[in-house]
Amino acid sequence: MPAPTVLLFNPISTSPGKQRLPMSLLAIAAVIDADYTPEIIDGNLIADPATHIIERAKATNARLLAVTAMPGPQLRQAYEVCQRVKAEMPSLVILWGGYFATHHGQVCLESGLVDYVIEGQGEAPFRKFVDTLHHGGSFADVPSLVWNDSGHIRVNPRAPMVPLDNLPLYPYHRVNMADYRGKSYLGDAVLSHHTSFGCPFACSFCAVVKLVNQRWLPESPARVEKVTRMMVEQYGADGIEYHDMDFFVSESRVAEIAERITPLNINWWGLGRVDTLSDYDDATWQKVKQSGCKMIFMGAESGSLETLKIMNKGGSSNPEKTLAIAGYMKRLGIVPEFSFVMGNPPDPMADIENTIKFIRKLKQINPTAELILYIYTPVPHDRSELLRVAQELGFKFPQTLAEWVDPEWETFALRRDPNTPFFKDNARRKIRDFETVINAYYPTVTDMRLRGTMRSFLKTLSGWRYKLEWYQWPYELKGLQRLIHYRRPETTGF
Ligand code: B12
Ligand code: SF4
Repeated sequence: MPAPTVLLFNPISTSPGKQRLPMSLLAIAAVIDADYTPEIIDGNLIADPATHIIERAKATNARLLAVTAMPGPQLRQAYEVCQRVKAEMPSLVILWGGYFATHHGQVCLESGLVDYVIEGQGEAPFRKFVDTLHHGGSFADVPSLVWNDSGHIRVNPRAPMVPLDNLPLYPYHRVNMADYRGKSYLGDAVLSHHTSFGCPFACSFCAVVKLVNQRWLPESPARVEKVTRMMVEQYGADGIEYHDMDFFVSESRVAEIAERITPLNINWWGLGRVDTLSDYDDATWQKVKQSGCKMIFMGAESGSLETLKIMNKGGSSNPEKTLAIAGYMKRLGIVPEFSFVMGNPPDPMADIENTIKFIRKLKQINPTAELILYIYTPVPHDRSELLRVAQELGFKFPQTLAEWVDPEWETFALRRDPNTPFFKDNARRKIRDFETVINAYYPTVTDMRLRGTMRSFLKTLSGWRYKLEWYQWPYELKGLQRLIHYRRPETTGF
């Protein structure tokens, strides 16, 4: 008998050509690959995934469609596709997992479209679920499962987390790797990998917390080298994005990874915390630099120590460290990418003004520093002071899946224009106008299309505004942006 087919669906998450490896699905496919036939369908690559899923389910007699979803455009396609699939094939079981489903499992089940949800780390519960569905057993025994037990929605206890080295490598043969090799600042053939899962911190605005509950599971340096080598030698990569939530937690691990991947001659990028990286030894930094690290993304979040405290940023975070690391990285020649969470309650406007002042200082220290400006958008989080204040001010999450895919909530999920009760139009405009001016005054170094003369032109044109701190109505700069489409970091996708 052929191994049963399991369909896995990654809804569209970015614009054509920018798609990343569907790692969420590769991770869960890995644990069934030996005994089932996982078939990955990527909404980033095909125009009509619903029709494709229905055809493939009929052709293979698949019994299960497993879907991953982040809130935002990805959730909308997940919803629309599941609506069509459910209408046409009510017997095909639909299981959701990933960020959105973990945060809003009950809402998913109540929609009538989603039959089951798996919360948190997916691999072990997914294997148990697939076996139960195909070979029998009780869903009460599937850990981390949210399910409808004769009219009652039950949430089974979470599965213990599995160390990554105990899990099989991703089954890359289940996708066409060439579809996921993209061009970027890192190279002409950039692939991605996740070398750890989770994060030990619990920042008040962060979606990761409910997924992993402050656990961090690293791959060993040997395994990171093995996967990176495979990406380079087998799949032709010249650059790697390490998409971990927190790649840099362990200095000794990073130092060893750097030593191991240096001979591979790649460029790479990773995410880390300012305070962790501030404690790194010069010798480790040298190894990191030598191994091809071109950029590091860090959550600076705010220029105010008070706000960092409300954010529960934890560790030894403080704005002075952000300034110091920006200077250090300038000397080292690694581009820092700083994200900020602006417009925090209770006084979003004061918060924005403080952060703008701080960003000006930061850019003075390191003009190459990239900026990603997000607006605070609440996520479910049991211990979040920010969420508590937001709720006091009238914020409520949508109660149905249909509401979640409404354009208003889709924009909310993109963290650029949330329609929260405490965030007003003038605050939104202030951030956007400032962003337009600063991105023209300091055009990003990662834009390969922007030549020297155009850079100087942008700087001259925006200079008076920047110097006078007059950001309002920057129509001439917006017009130019439309004309020459220069890259602005906030529009790159995550
Ligand atoms: C790569 C990535 C992207 C890629 C696309 C990925 C894709 N699937 O196509 C790009 C760059 C396009 C992208 C875009 C965006 N992203 Co994004 N992205 C990530 C990132 C860095 C890695 C995700 C990943 O692959 N992880 C590796 C896998 C192995 O882990 P995992 O996804 O958690 O999967 C495990 C479990 O969750 C579970 N699981 C997941 N899916 C499923 C499905 C089933 C059926 C089961 C059983 C289990 C399961 O099992 C897996 C194995 O344990 C995460 C942060 C992070 N490090 O996780 C952010 C993240 C998911 N993105 C986020 C956001 C906000 C966005 C954007 C909205 C950008 C923005 N403005 O901020 C956009 C819009 C996307 C959209 N909605 O359409 C947020 C989500 C926040 C939230 N509230 O949920 C995250 C958490 C970043 C953050 N720290 O805030 N993103
Ligand atoms: S350190 Fe980063 S990934 Fe970890 S909880 Fe804070 S914001 Fe989230």
